[in-house]
Amino acid sequence: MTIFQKIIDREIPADIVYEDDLCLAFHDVSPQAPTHVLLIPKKPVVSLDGLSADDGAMAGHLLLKVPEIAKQLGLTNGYRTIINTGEEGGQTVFHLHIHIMGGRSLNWPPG
Ligand code: DGP
Repeated sequence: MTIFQKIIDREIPADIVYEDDLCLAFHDVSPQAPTHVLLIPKKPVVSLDGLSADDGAMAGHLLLKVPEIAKQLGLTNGYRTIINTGEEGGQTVFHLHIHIMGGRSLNWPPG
């Protein structure tokens, strides 16, 4: 079981900013920008590589929630979304998550 499943199950605390039947968003414990939130599906999908054709509605729901949550967080000047996939992609928690980061100018390209 991943740490994010424990957050979904309320076994460990998190600073939750949004929740519905399909997803949960909470502040990253190690923020890399003034605002850094993680949006996750409640379904325990490992990564983008773990999505199946049946997950289309859920994946679309997550994407559509990003601008809503960004607006709620006050990210009116833009923000960055990142999905790290697998070891070389920098993924450390193997439950699909979208990083939503903002509140400062972000560099490109990332390292
Ligand atoms: P990634 O490297 O893309 O797998 O990102 C995992 C993120 O999860 C990383 O930015 C730190 C965050 N994180 C890890 N453990 C916890 C936790 O227990 N609580 C919260 N809120 N965030 C966590």
